[in-house]
Amino acid sequence: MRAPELPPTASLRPDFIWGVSTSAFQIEGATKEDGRGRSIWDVYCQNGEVKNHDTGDVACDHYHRYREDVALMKRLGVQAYRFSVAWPRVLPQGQGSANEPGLAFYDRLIDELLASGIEPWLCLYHWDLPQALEDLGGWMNRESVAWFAHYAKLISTRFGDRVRRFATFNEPSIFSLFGHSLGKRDRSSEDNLHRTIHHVNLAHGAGVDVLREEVPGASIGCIHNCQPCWPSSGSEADAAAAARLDTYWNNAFPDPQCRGKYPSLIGPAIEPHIQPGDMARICRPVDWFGLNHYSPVYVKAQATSMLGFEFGEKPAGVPLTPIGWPINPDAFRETLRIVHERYGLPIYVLENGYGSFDKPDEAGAVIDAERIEFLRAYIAAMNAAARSGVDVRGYFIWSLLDNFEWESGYSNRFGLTYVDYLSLQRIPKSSFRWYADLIKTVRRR
Ligand code: IFM
Repeated sequence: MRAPELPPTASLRPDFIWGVSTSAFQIEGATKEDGRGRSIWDVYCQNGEVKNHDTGDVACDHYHRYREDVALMKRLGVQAYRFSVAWPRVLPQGQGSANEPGLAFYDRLIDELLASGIEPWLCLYHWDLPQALEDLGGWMNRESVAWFAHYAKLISTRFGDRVRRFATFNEPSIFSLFGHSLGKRDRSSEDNLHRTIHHVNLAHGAGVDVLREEVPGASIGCIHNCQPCWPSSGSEADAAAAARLDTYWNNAFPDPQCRGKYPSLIGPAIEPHIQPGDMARICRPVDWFGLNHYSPVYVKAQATSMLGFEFGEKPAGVPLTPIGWPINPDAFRETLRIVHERYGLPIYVLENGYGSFDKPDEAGAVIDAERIEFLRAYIAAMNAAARSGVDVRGYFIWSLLDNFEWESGYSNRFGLTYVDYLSLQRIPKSSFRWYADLIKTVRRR
Protein backbone atom coordinates (compact mmCIF):
# COMPACT_ATOMS: atom_id res chain seq x y z
CA MET A 1 0.00 0.00 0.00
CA ARG A 2 1.27 3.50 -0.88
CA ALA A 3 2.12 5.59 2.21
CA PRO A 4 -0.58 8.27 2.68
CA GLU A 5 0.52 11.67 1.50
CA LEU A 6 1.77 14.21 4.06
CA PRO A 7 0.34 17.76 4.06
CA PRO A 8 2.34 20.85 3.07
CA THR A 9 4.01 22.38 6.15
CA ALA A 10 6.60 24.71 4.61
CA SER A 11 4.97 27.86 5.99
CA LEU A 12 5.01 26.68 9.61
CA ARG A 13 7.65 28.11 11.95
CA PRO A 14 10.85 26.10 12.54
CA ASP A 15 9.95 25.93 16.25
CA PHE A 16 6.38 24.75 15.55
CA ILE A 17 5.12 22.38 18.27
CA TRP A 18 3.38 19.09 17.42
CA GLY A 19 1.39 17.49 20.20
CA VAL A 20 -1.61 15.51 21.38
CA SER A 21 -4.32 16.39 23.92
CA THR A 22 -6.47 14.54 26.45
CA SER A 23 -8.40 15.43 29.60
CA ALA A 24 -8.53 13.88 33.05
CA PHE A 25 -12.11 12.65 33.26
CA GLN A 26 -12.01 11.28 29.73
CA ILE A 27 -9.02 8.98 30.27
CA GLU A 28 -7.98 8.53 33.89
CA GLY A 29 -10.59 6.21 35.42
CA ALA A 30 -9.76 5.34 39.07
CA THR A 31 -12.59 7.62 40.14
CA LYS A 32 -12.87 6.03 43.56
CA GLU A 33 -9.17 5.55 44.30
CA ASP A 34 -6.64 7.26 46.51
CA GLY A 35 -9.04 9.73 48.06
CA ARG A 36 -10.41 11.36 44.89
CA GLY A 37 -13.63 13.28 45.50
CA ARG A 38 -16.66 13.13 43.21
CA SER A 39 -16.97 15.36 40.19
CA ILE A 40 -20.13 16.59 38.48
CA TRP A 41 -19.44 14.11 35.69
CA ASP A 42 -19.43 11.16 38.11
CA VAL A 43 -22.89 12.31 39.10
CA TYR A 44 -24.16 12.81 35.53
CA CYS A 45 -22.97 9.29 34.72
CA GLN A 46 -24.57 7.86 37.82
CA ASN A 47 -27.83 9.60 36.90
CA GLY A 48 -27.83 7.84 33.54
CA GLU A 49 -27.29 11.00 31.50
CA VAL A 50 -24.67 9.33 29.30
CA LYS A 51 -25.26 7.02 26.33
CA ASN A 52 -25.29 3.31 27.22
CA HIS A 53 -24.99 4.30 30.89
CA ASP A 54 -21.24 4.58 30.38
CA THR A 55 -19.23 6.01 33.25
CA GLY A 56 -15.71 7.36 33.76
CA ASP A 57 -14.96 4.77 36.45
CA VAL A 58 -12.36 2.93 34.38
CA ALA A 59 -12.16 4.99 31.16
CA CYS A 60 -8.73 4.23 29.62
CA ASP A 61 -7.29 3.42 33.05
CA HIS A 62 -4.65 6.03 32.35
CA TYR A 63 -4.26 6.52 36.11
CA HIS A 64 -2.51 3.14 36.22
CA ARG A 65 -1.25 2.99 32.63
CA TYR A 66 0.21 6.47 32.25
CA ARG A 67 3.70 5.06 31.61
CA GLU A 68 2.44 3.04 28.67
CA ASP A 69 0.64 6.14 27.37
CA VAL A 70 3.71 8.33 27.66
CA ALA A 71 5.64 5.62 25.80
CA LEU A 72 3.03 5.91 23.02
CA MET A 73 3.64 9.66 22.86
CA LYS A 74 7.34 9.04 22.64
CA ARG A 75 6.74 6.72 19.70
CA LEU A 76 4.67 9.43 18.07
CA GLY A 77 7.53 11.87 18.49
CA VAL A 78 5.33 14.65 19.88
CA GLN A 79 7.12 17.53 21.57
CA ALA A 80 4.22 18.35 23.88
CA TYR A 81 1.30 16.77 25.69
CA ARG A 82 -1.73 18.68 26.87
CA PHE A 83 -3.61 17.08 29.77
CA SER A 84 -5.80 18.34 32.58
CA VAL A 85 -5.70 17.90 36.31
CA ALA A 86 -8.84 16.51 37.92
CA TRP A 87 -9.68 19.13 40.52
CA PRO A 88 -11.54 16.61 42.76
CA ARG A 89 -8.51 14.30 42.70
CA VAL A 90 -6.28 16.93 44.27
CA LEU A 91 -8.93 18.77 46.32
CA PRO A 92 -11.67 16.22 47.02
CA GLN A 93 -14.00 18.90 48.42
CA GLY A 94 -12.93 21.48 45.84
CA GLN A 95 -11.43 23.65 48.57
CA GLY A 96 -9.76 23.02 51.91
CA SER A 97 -7.13 20.34 52.32
CA ALA A 98 -5.26 18.80 49.44
CA ASN A 99 -5.15 15.09 48.68
CA GLU A 100 -1.50 14.04 48.60
CA PRO A 101 -1.97 10.76 46.66
CA GLY A 102 -3.83 12.67 43.95
CA LEU A 103 -1.05 15.24 43.65
CA ALA A 104 1.51 12.44 43.61
CA PHE A 105 -0.14 10.94 40.51
CA TYR A 106 0.48 14.16 38.57
CA ASP A 107 4.07 14.27 39.91
CA ARG A 108 4.62 10.83 38.41
CA LEU A 109 2.99 11.77 35.11
CA ILE A 110 4.93 15.03 34.75
CA ASP A 111 8.22 13.36 35.67
CA GLU A 112 7.60 10.60 33.13
CA LEU A 113 6.85 13.17 30.43
CA LEU A 114 9.97 15.19 31.17
CA ALA A 115 12.11 12.06 31.24
CA SER A 116 10.72 11.26 27.79
CA GLY A 117 11.51 14.72 26.41
CA ILE A 118 7.83 15.74 26.19
CA GLU A 119 6.74 19.14 27.46
CA PRO A 120 3.71 19.03 29.79
CA TRP A 121 0.92 21.51 28.98
CA LEU A 122 -1.30 21.55 32.04
CA CYS A 123 -4.93 22.64 31.82
CA LEU A 124 -6.52 23.46 35.16
CA TYR A 125 -10.14 22.93 34.25
CA HIS A 126 -11.56 20.53 31.69
CA TRP A 127 -15.14 20.30 32.97
CA ASP A 128 -14.88 18.01 36.03
CA LEU A 129 -15.95 20.41 38.76
CA PRO A 130 -15.90 18.87 42.26
CA GLN A 131 -19.50 17.95 43.10
CA ALA A 132 -19.02 19.53 46.54
CA LEU A 133 -18.66 22.90 44.79
CA GLU A 134 -21.60 22.24 42.49
CA ASP A 135 -23.65 21.67 45.65
CA LEU A 136 -22.76 25.24 46.60
CA GLY A 137 -23.99 26.57 43.24
CA GLY A 138 -20.91 25.80 41.15
CA TRP A 139 -20.00 28.52 38.66
CA MET A 140 -23.27 30.33 39.37
CA ASN A 141 -21.83 31.27 42.77
CA ARG A 142 -19.40 34.20 42.68
CA GLU A 143 -17.39 32.41 45.35
CA SER A 144 -16.25 30.10 42.53
CA VAL A 145 -13.63 32.72 41.65
CA ALA A 146 -11.96 32.25 45.03
CA TRP A 147 -12.30 28.44 44.83
CA PHE A 148 -10.55 28.45 41.46
CA ALA A 149 -7.77 30.77 42.66
CA HIS A 150 -7.14 28.45 45.63
CA TYR A 151 -6.95 25.45 43.29
CA ALA A 152 -4.66 27.33 40.86
CA LYS A 153 -2.35 28.18 43.74
CA LEU A 154 -2.10 24.56 44.82
CA ILE A 155 -1.30 23.41 41.28
CA SER A 156 1.20 26.15 40.54
CA THR A 157 3.12 25.78 43.79
CA ARG A 158 3.23 22.00 43.45
CA PHE A 159 4.08 21.67 39.75
CA GLY A 160 5.48 25.08 38.77
CA ASP A 161 9.05 23.82 39.24
CA ARG A 162 8.54 21.47 36.27
CA VAL A 163 5.60 22.84 34.27
CA ARG A 164 5.81 26.12 32.38
CA ARG A 165 2.76 25.92 30.09
CA PHE A 166 -0.58 26.45 31.76
CA ALA A 167 -4.13 26.84 30.46
CA THR A 168 -6.78 28.14 32.85
CA PHE A 169 -9.88 26.65 31.18
CA ASN A 170 -10.77 24.35 28.33
CA GLU A 171 -13.69 25.57 26.20
CA PRO A 172 -15.52 27.76 28.74
CA SER A 173 -18.23 28.55 26.19
CA ILE A 174 -19.05 24.88 25.72
CA PHE A 175 -19.50 23.89 29.35
CA SER A 176 -21.36 27.12 30.10
CA LEU A 177 -23.75 26.87 27.15
CA PHE A 178 -24.36 23.16 27.38
CA GLY A 179 -24.80 23.34 31.14
CA HIS A 180 -27.24 26.21 30.98
CA SER A 181 -29.10 26.38 27.72
CA LEU A 182 -28.36 23.86 25.01
CA GLY A 183 -27.76 20.71 27.03
CA LYS A 184 -29.73 18.09 28.83
CA ARG A 185 -28.35 19.16 32.17
CA ASP A 186 -30.30 22.28 31.73
CA ARG A 187 -30.71 24.47 34.78
CA SER A 188 -31.93 26.98 32.32
CA SER A 189 -32.40 30.50 33.11
CA GLU A 190 -30.71 33.18 31.11
CA ASP A 191 -29.63 34.69 34.37
CA ASN A 192 -27.78 31.54 35.41
CA LEU A 193 -26.02 31.38 32.06
CA HIS A 194 -24.92 35.02 32.21
CA ARG A 195 -23.82 34.69 35.82
CA THR A 196 -21.77 31.60 34.91
CA ILE A 197 -20.10 33.33 31.97
CA HIS A 198 -19.03 36.22 34.12
CA HIS A 199 -17.77 34.13 37.04
CA VAL A 200 -15.77 31.82 34.78
CA ASN A 201 -14.19 34.86 33.15
CA LEU A 202 -13.32 36.26 36.58
CA ALA A 203 -11.89 32.88 37.61
CA HIS A 204 -9.74 32.89 34.48
CA GLY A 205 -8.31 36.30 35.42
CA ALA A 206 -7.71 35.23 39.01
CA GLY A 207 -6.02 32.03 37.77
CA VAL A 208 -3.70 34.01 35.48
CA ASP A 209 -2.67 36.25 38.38
CA VAL A 210 -1.90 33.29 40.64
CA LEU A 211 0.09 31.49 37.95
CA ARG A 212 2.11 34.63 37.17
CA GLU A 213 2.92 35.13 40.81
CA GLU A 214 3.83 31.53 41.58
CA VAL A 215 5.56 30.45 38.36
CA PRO A 216 8.11 32.92 37.05
CA GLY A 217 8.37 32.62 33.27
CA ALA A 218 5.07 30.73 32.94
CA SER A 219 3.45 30.74 29.51
CA ILE A 220 -0.28 31.09 30.07
CA GLY A 221 -3.44 30.99 27.98
CA CYS A 222 -7.05 29.91 27.87
CA ILE A 223 -8.37 27.34 25.41
CA HIS A 224 -11.40 28.33 23.35
CA ASN A 225 -13.64 26.23 21.14
CA CYS A 226 -13.98 28.34 17.98
CA GLN A 227 -16.33 27.20 15.23
CA PRO A 228 -18.14 29.29 12.64
CA CYS A 229 -21.88 29.45 13.41
CA TRP A 230 -23.79 29.47 10.16
CA PRO A 231 -27.54 29.91 9.52
CA SER A 232 -29.37 26.79 8.40
CA SER A 233 -31.34 28.72 5.79
CA GLY A 234 -31.26 32.06 3.99
CA SER A 235 -33.92 33.55 6.29
CA GLU A 236 -33.22 36.70 8.27
CA ALA A 237 -34.37 35.01 11.46
CA ASP A 238 -31.81 32.23 11.03
CA ALA A 239 -29.07 34.77 10.26
CA ALA A 240 -29.88 36.62 13.50
CA ALA A 241 -29.93 33.31 15.41
CA ALA A 242 -26.51 32.41 13.99
CA ALA A 243 -25.08 35.79 15.01
CA ARG A 244 -26.41 35.26 18.51
CA LEU A 245 -24.96 31.78 18.91
CA ASP A 246 -21.69 32.97 17.37
CA THR A 247 -21.43 35.62 20.09
CA TYR A 248 -22.04 33.17 22.94
CA TRP A 249 -19.92 30.40 21.45
CA ASN A 250 -16.97 32.33 20.03
CA ASN A 251 -16.71 35.70 21.76
CA ALA A 252 -18.29 35.64 25.24
CA PHE A 253 -15.01 34.51 26.81
CA PRO A 254 -12.10 35.68 24.63
CA ASP A 255 -13.55 39.19 24.17
CA PRO A 256 -13.53 40.15 27.86
CA GLN A 257 -10.33 38.17 28.50
CA CYS A 258 -8.33 39.67 25.64
CA ARG A 259 -10.16 42.92 24.75
CA GLY A 260 -11.56 43.92 28.13
CA LYS A 261 -15.24 44.05 27.20
CA TYR A 262 -18.22 41.83 26.50
CA PRO A 263 -19.59 41.74 22.94
CA SER A 264 -22.38 44.27 22.54
CA LEU A 265 -24.98 41.58 21.78
CA ILE A 266 -24.71 40.06 25.27
CA GLY A 267 -23.11 42.87 27.29
CA PRO A 268 -26.42 44.27 28.63
CA ALA A 269 -27.50 40.81 29.86
CA ILE A 270 -24.25 40.35 31.77
CA GLU A 271 -24.19 43.91 33.15
CA PRO A 272 -26.19 43.13 36.34
CA HIS A 273 -23.46 40.68 37.42
CA ILE A 274 -20.52 43.03 36.85
CA GLN A 275 -19.05 44.73 39.91
CA PRO A 276 -16.64 47.69 39.81
CA GLY A 277 -13.15 46.57 38.76
CA ASP A 278 -14.32 43.24 37.31
CA MET A 279 -13.38 43.88 33.69
CA ALA A 280 -9.79 44.71 34.68
CA ARG A 281 -9.69 41.55 36.80
CA ILE A 282 -10.73 39.47 33.77
CA CYS A 283 -8.50 41.09 31.17
CA ARG A 284 -5.07 39.95 32.35
CA PRO A 285 -2.22 39.66 29.85
CA VAL A 286 -1.92 36.14 28.43
CA ASP A 287 0.80 34.67 26.24
CA TRP A 288 -1.24 32.77 23.67
CA PHE A 289 -4.68 31.83 22.43
CA GLY A 290 -5.58 28.13 22.63
CA LEU A 291 -7.88 27.23 19.75
CA ASN A 292 -9.91 24.03 19.49
CA HIS A 293 -11.52 23.60 16.11
CA TYR A 294 -13.66 20.85 14.60
CA SER A 295 -16.39 21.98 12.21
CA PRO A 296 -18.98 24.65 11.38
CA VAL A 297 -22.18 24.66 13.43
CA TYR A 298 -25.57 25.25 11.77
CA VAL A 299 -28.17 27.28 13.62
CA LYS A 300 -31.82 28.14 13.24
CA ALA A 301 -34.18 30.51 14.99
CA GLN A 302 -36.44 28.93 17.59
CA ALA A 303 -38.63 31.38 19.44
CA THR A 304 -39.51 28.94 22.22
CA SER A 305 -35.93 28.09 23.16
CA MET A 306 -34.27 30.06 25.92
CA LEU A 307 -31.81 31.98 23.79
CA GLY A 308 -33.98 32.10 20.64
CA PHE A 309 -32.04 29.52 18.65
CA GLU A 310 -31.35 25.83 18.33
CA PHE A 311 -29.10 23.62 16.24
CA GLY A 312 -30.30 23.51 12.65
CA GLU A 313 -30.12 20.97 9.85
CA LYS A 314 -26.89 20.65 7.93
CA PRO A 315 -27.35 21.50 4.26
CA ALA A 316 -27.70 18.46 2.00
CA GLY A 317 -24.44 17.29 0.49
CA VAL A 318 -22.15 18.69 3.19
CA PRO A 319 -19.45 16.06 3.84
CA LEU A 320 -19.68 14.66 7.36
CA THR A 321 -17.51 12.61 9.68
CA PRO A 322 -19.09 9.30 10.77
CA ILE A 323 -20.39 11.01 13.93
CA GLY A 324 -22.09 13.64 11.76
CA TRP A 325 -19.80 16.66 12.07
CA PRO A 326 -19.33 18.71 8.87
CA ILE A 327 -15.87 18.50 7.30
CA ASN A 328 -14.64 21.87 6.06
CA PRO A 329 -10.91 22.65 6.18
CA ASP A 330 -11.53 26.10 4.63
CA ALA A 331 -13.62 26.97 7.68
CA PHE A 332 -10.59 26.08 9.83
CA ARG A 333 -8.37 28.37 7.79
CA GLU A 334 -10.94 31.14 8.08
CA THR A 335 -11.32 30.60 11.83
CA LEU A 336 -7.56 30.91 12.28
CA ARG A 337 -7.63 34.18 10.34
CA ILE A 338 -10.52 35.60 12.37
CA VAL A 339 -8.94 34.68 15.71
CA HIS A 340 -5.59 36.13 14.60
CA GLU A 341 -7.17 39.41 13.54
CA ARG A 342 -9.53 39.78 16.47
CA TYR A 343 -7.18 38.82 19.32
CA GLY A 344 -3.67 39.33 17.92
CA LEU A 345 -2.12 36.58 20.05
CA PRO A 346 0.09 33.66 19.01
CA ILE A 347 -2.26 30.74 18.38
CA TYR A 348 -1.79 27.15 19.45
CA VAL A 349 -4.32 24.75 17.96
CA LEU A 350 -4.88 22.60 21.05
CA GLU A 351 -7.56 20.32 19.61
CA ASN A 352 -8.51 19.15 16.17
CA GLY A 353 -9.64 15.67 15.31
CA TYR A 354 -11.99 13.23 13.68
CA GLY A 355 -14.73 11.32 15.49
CA SER A 356 -15.69 7.90 14.16
CA PHE A 357 -16.62 4.36 15.10
CA ASP A 358 -13.31 2.62 14.37
CA LYS A 359 -13.00 -1.14 14.83
CA PRO A 360 -10.06 -3.49 14.44
CA ASP A 361 -10.14 -5.60 11.28
CA GLU A 362 -9.73 -9.37 11.29
CA ALA A 363 -5.98 -9.05 11.58
CA GLY A 364 -6.43 -6.79 14.61
CA ALA A 365 -5.32 -3.61 12.79
CA VAL A 366 -7.27 -0.36 12.89
CA ILE A 367 -7.12 1.27 9.47
CA ASP A 368 -8.53 4.80 9.63
CA ALA A 369 -7.75 6.22 6.22
CA GLU A 370 -10.56 8.81 6.49
CA ARG A 371 -9.05 10.26 9.67
CA ILE A 372 -5.71 10.59 7.90
CA GLU A 373 -7.38 12.37 4.99
CA PHE A 374 -9.15 14.71 7.44
CA LEU A 375 -5.96 15.54 9.34
CA ARG A 376 -4.03 16.02 6.11
CA ALA A 377 -6.59 18.53 4.82
CA TYR A 378 -6.81 20.42 8.12
CA ILE A 379 -3.02 20.66 8.54
CA ALA A 380 -2.78 21.88 4.93
CA ALA A 381 -5.38 24.56 5.77
CA MET A 382 -3.36 25.60 8.82
CA ASN A 383 -0.23 25.83 6.68
CA ALA A 384 -2.14 28.05 4.24
CA ALA A 385 -3.25 30.28 7.13
CA ALA A 386 0.37 30.56 8.30
CA ARG A 387 1.42 31.43 4.74
CA SER A 388 -1.05 34.31 4.76
CA GLY A 389 0.40 35.68 8.02
CA VAL A 390 -1.52 33.96 10.82
CA ASP A 391 0.78 33.45 13.82
CA VAL A 392 0.07 29.78 14.53
CA ARG A 393 2.70 28.04 16.63
CA GLY A 394 1.48 24.56 17.43
CA TYR A 395 -1.00 21.82 16.58
CA PHE A 396 -2.28 19.16 19.00
CA ILE A 397 -4.48 16.31 17.83
CA TRP A 398 -7.53 15.34 19.83
CA SER A 399 -6.76 12.75 20.97
CA LEU A 400 -3.92 10.45 21.92
CA LEU A 401 -6.43 7.74 22.84
CA ASP A 402 -10.04 6.87 22.18
CA ASN A 403 -11.78 8.00 25.34
CA PHE A 404 -14.96 8.97 27.20
CA GLU A 405 -16.73 11.35 24.83
CA TRP A 406 -19.04 13.01 27.39
CA GLU A 407 -22.73 12.39 26.68
CA SER A 408 -21.82 9.97 23.86
CA GLY A 409 -19.88 7.75 26.27
CA TYR A 410 -17.37 5.44 24.62
CA SER A 411 -19.20 5.12 21.31
CA ASN A 412 -17.44 8.01 19.54
CA ARG A 413 -13.76 7.46 18.97
CA PHE A 414 -11.34 10.35 18.37
CA GLY A 415 -8.05 8.61 19.18
CA LEU A 416 -4.90 8.04 17.17
CA THR A 417 -4.80 4.94 19.36
CA TYR A 418 -7.69 2.48 19.56
CA VAL A 419 -8.63 1.44 23.09
CA ASP A 420 -10.28 -1.92 23.66
CA TYR A 421 -12.37 -1.01 26.68
CA LEU A 422 -12.60 -4.62 27.88
CA SER A 423 -8.92 -5.53 27.86
CA LEU A 424 -7.72 -1.89 27.92
CA GLN A 425 -5.25 -2.85 25.22
CA ARG A 426 -4.00 0.10 23.15
CA ILE A 427 -3.74 -0.42 19.38
CA PRO A 428 -2.11 2.42 17.41
CA LYS A 429 -4.30 3.16 14.36
CA SER A 430 -2.86 3.87 10.92
CA SER A 431 -3.31 7.59 11.66
CA PHE A 432 -0.88 7.15 14.58
CA ARG A 433 1.85 5.95 12.22
CA TRP A 434 0.98 8.70 9.74
CA TYR A 435 1.26 11.43 12.40
CA ALA A 436 4.55 9.98 13.65
CA ASP A 437 5.83 10.04 10.08
CA LEU A 438 4.68 13.63 9.61
CA ILE A 439 6.40 14.82 12.79
CA LYS A 440 9.61 12.98 11.91
CA THR A 441 9.61 14.42 8.40
CA VAL A 442 8.90 17.99 9.47
CA ARG A 443 11.43 17.95 12.29
CA ARG A 444 14.16 16.63 9.99
CA ARG A 445 13.79 19.73 7.79
O1 IFM B 1 -13.81 15.33 23.69
C1 IFM B 1 -14.01 16.69 23.51
C2 IFM B 1 -13.10 17.48 24.41
O2 IFM B 1 -13.28 17.14 25.74
C3 IFM B 1 -13.38 18.96 24.27
N1 IFM B 1 -13.34 19.35 22.88
C4 IFM B 1 -14.07 18.57 21.93
C5 IFM B 1 -13.73 17.11 22.07
C6 IFM B 1 -14.51 16.26 21.04
O3 IFM B 1 -15.87 16.43 21.24
